[in-house]
Amino acid sequence: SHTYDEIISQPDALKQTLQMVKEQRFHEKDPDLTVFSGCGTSYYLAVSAARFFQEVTGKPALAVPASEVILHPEQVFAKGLKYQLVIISRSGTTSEAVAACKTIAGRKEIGVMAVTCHAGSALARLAAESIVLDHIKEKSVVMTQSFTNMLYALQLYSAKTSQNDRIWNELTRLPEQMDQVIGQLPQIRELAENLQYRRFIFLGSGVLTGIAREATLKLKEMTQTECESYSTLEFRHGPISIVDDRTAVILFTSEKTKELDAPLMEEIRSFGGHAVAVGHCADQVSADTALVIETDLSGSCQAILLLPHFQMLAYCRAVKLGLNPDQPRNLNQVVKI
Ligand code: F1P
Repeated sequence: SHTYDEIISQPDALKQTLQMVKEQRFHEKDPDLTVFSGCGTSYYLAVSAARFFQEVTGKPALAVPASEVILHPEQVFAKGLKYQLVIISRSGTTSEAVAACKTIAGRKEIGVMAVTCHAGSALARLAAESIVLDHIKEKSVVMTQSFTNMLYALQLYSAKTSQNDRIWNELTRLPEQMDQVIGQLPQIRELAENLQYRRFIFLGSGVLTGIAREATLKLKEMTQTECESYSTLEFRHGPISIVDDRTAVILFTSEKTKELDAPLMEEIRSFGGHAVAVGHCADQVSADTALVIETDLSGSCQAILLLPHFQMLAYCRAVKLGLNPDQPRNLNQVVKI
C-alpha cells in the first residue's frame, strides 16, 4: 500500500526537508501578522504552524481555512496593516488555495509565500516566494508524510528566520527521533483493530491542536469512522456526554498540560470510555493505554512525533475493515470546485 510506505519512510523524507530548508535563503519581511492557510489536512497543518511560529518568533500569527480568505477577506485582513500569507497545499492546485492568492492579488501590503510539494504548480507560480518539497511524491490520496514534512519545513523556517538557534538545533534532531517512533508503530495495532470502539475523539491544545485535528481527519478519510476533535479541556463542556464503552478518547499530552490532562482522563474512564494518551509523559496522565514517545526535544518541537501512531491507526483499521486506505470513498488527491 502506498499509504503504508509513505508513513514508514517519514524519517528519510524529514532528513531531506531539513537539508532543503538549511540551504534555502528567505526574503526579509516584517509583517504585523502572519496568516497561515490551506484546506483540509493543509489547514490543520496551518493551525499547528501558526502556533509554533508565534511561540518561536514572538511575532503574531493565526490560521484560517483558505475558503475564509476567499469568502471573507475583510474579516481576515484589516486595512492599514501589513500581512504575510503562508498558503499551504500538497498539490499546489486546490481550488480555494489558488483562489485565496488571486483574491489578494494586487494588495501590496499582503506578501505571499507558498508551501507545496509540487514545483511549477499554480500556487508556486502565484506566490512571491515558495518552499517546494519536491522530494515528497505521495501516491496515496491521503496526506501523511506531506503533512509532517510541510509542518517540519515551517518549524525550521520559523527558527531560521527568527535566528532562534536553540530551536533550530533541537529541530535538526527530529528525523532521527522519528526513526524511533516508526519502530514503535506496531503498538497501535491492537487499538486500531478493536472494532468494539465505534467512536474516536482526539484532544490536543496549543501546537497539538492541529495534530489532533489531523489524526481525526486521517481516521475519517480512511475508515469513515465517526470521530471528532476538540481543544482538550473544551471536551468537558458538553461533548463529554457522548462518552460510553464504545468510545476511545485519544489525548495528545505534554509536560506543560499533563496536570490538567490527568483528571480529564480519569473522568473519561469513569464514564466507561477507553482513555489513550500519547506523548513524552503519556504514562503520567492516568490513561488506560499510554503511547510513550521517547524524545528529548522540548515542548512544541515534539509535536510531529505524536502523529504517526494515528496515521498508522487509520491505516490498520481500514485494512481490518476491508477498505482501501489509499483511496477513500468520495475523495480525490486534489479537490476542485
Ligand atoms: C488538501 C486535501 C486534503 C485531503 C485529501 C485531498 O489538498 O483536500 O486535505 O486530505 O488528501 O486534498 P492540498 O491543497 O494540500 O493539495
